[in-house]
Amino acid sequence: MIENLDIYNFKEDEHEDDSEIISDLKNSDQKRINSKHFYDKKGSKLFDMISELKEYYPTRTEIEIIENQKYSFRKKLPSNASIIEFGSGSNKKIKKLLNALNNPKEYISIDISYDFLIVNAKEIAKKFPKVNVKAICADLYQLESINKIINDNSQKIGFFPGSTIGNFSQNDAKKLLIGFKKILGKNSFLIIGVDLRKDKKVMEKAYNDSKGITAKFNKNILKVINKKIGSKFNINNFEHKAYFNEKKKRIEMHLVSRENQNISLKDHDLKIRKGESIHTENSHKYSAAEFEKLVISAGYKKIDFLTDKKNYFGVFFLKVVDN
Ligand code: AVJ
Repeated sequence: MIENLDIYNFKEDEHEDDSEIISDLKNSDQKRINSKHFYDKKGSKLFDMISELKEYYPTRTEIEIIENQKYSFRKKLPSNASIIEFGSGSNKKIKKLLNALNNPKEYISIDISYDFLIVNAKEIAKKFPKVNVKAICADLYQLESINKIINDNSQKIGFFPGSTIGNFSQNDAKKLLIGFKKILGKNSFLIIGVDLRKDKKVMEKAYNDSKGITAKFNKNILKVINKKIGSKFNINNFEHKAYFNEKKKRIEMHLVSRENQNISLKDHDLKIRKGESIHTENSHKYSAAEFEKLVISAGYKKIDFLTDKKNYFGVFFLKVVDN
């Protein structure tokens, strides 16, 4: 028992997603798997390993930006606030933020990977005994359930690091940001990290590392799906592919079939041709100006834009526009 930790689980019925998974796989335009399925225990571990790779610049760059700007965070953000982190992943960034703030009162961590969420929340609760920690296992779309456990009186600071926003299309990103405002309420702040567009070679290397960890991460999604719906994907029959789609300004990850295959999806069959791919992730890369336009259209105003020397990564410091 940890005194200052509460745990909530809103994860949907295990099989609720199954028909969606199957229709996505059978999509006649492009077979796909939603990237939220990456993050089982193994996938979250692999992503942690990715974030330590020399080629994968976003995590380390964002941490460096937060570290360098901690005094400005302390000065500009309210004391006794409630910090709500959307899609937490690793603990490194929130520790820096909590250390930077004056008397943070509450830390609410929302993540879809239950095991990781709990391990991380426990660590924070122990390290910051004066902070009330709430761990919520939920999809970011489940804003209504999340809203029920968030109380209205405290001033909120939303924290959405890691460029997770890049996994959404511009349209969905806007909807998500509008949804966040409902949780954050009036007079609140949002600190959001976004990967900036840069030399294509640098971006493509970050998703094609020399140790092959990203390839493992990508293929692991098939194991997650096998476990979830009882399908029979053999990961050895697929190749990892990641490239920058110039037109759509995003890194796309695919799993390319090495041969013609007929895969059992339990009650269905899936035909996949040699060379055909399953699309597993989009990671949109923005210019600072494009991203600013997006957040303004979602009802925020920019207080500050922080970046690194090379302009690789951006941290936007936003305030909800009250009306
Ligand atoms: C954690 C979703 C931001 O898109 O860069 C890393 C996930 N995928 N390598 C990203 C990821 C491949 C990552 N996000």
